[in-house]
Amino acid sequence: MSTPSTPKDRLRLAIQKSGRLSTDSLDLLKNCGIKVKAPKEKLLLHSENFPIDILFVRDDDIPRLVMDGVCDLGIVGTNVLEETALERRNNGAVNGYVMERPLDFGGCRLALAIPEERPFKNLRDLEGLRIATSYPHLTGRYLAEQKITAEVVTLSGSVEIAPRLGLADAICDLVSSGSTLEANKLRAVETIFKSTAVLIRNTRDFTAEKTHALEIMLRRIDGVQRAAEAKYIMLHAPKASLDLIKKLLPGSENPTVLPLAGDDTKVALHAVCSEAVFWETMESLKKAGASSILVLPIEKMML
Ligand code: PRT
Ligand code: ZN
Repeated sequence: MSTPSTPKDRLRLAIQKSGRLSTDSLDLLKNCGIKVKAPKEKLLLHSENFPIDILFVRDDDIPRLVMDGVCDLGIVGTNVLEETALERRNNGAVNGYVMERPLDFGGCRLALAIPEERPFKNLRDLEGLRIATSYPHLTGRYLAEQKITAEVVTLSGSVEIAPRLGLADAICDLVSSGSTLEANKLRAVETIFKSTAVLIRNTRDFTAEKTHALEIMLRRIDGVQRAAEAKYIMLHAPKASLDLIKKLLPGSENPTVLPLAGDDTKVALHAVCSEAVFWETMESLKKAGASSILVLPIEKMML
């Protein structure tokens, strides 16, 4: 699409400059056909083929930049988003944002964890403890909901070493694989928040140009995310077991059935499966009589 040069007609998107969400955020833009050079020293980069400018910042700043209207859009984890929203609510600030799309990266959970050797029967065992976290508002809200009185100690990083240093009895931190907890002889006892990266926008009115650009971008994001899981499957099926085979295909609608040259007993079946196709599915298809099963990735998809 054409790229208007007036800044008011160009979307401004904040993404993490360097960290766990950076590569996935840039890859998403790339897969949406939005060309942006990788950030070097520059804070703001203009896409050369789409009316969007990208601001590279720390992830903690992204919710504020969007809520305050400095940026139209932002890609951030819901952990940071919700923490900022709670903090701002406590301070009486307005939390203007709309969650446009959940994104399929940045998944993790915020979990309460205690030293491995500490006995734990239920949440009541957290009563009166000192809990170190970088998410005091999410942690505080959870403890209040559970009617647990505990002291929340706010740390900006390295939360996992707090119990060893005697700074806290427990922690509340992000976990993905669990290896950081394990390495620090901690065990998760409760997940208090599940997080994923999301695309948010502010609540202000966009110009017609920006609205149009956002619509196109969202449609492309939907296409990219749909295609990421989806697979194109091709196989040969005995006519007699066609119905059974169709039922085994995960999330597929109306497959194409084609005659097979030189074989009246079989047909070729082509289908788009909206869900992942696992080896188990292929083995079930084979058992049902399917042969020459091919599973192909789909690059883009528009329904
Ligand atoms: O510099 P900047 O402020 O931008 O970055 P940052 O250091 O604050 O954030 P960064 O890059 O570490 O994480 C950015 C976002 O990625 C987070 O806000 C989450 O939304 C998401 N995310 C997903 C994670 C994790 N997984 C994750 N595992 N963020 C942090 N971790 C840390 C966690 O804090 C712990 O130290 O990884 C460790 C645990 O990982 P496992 O795999 O050992 O369990
Ligand atoms: Zn951060």
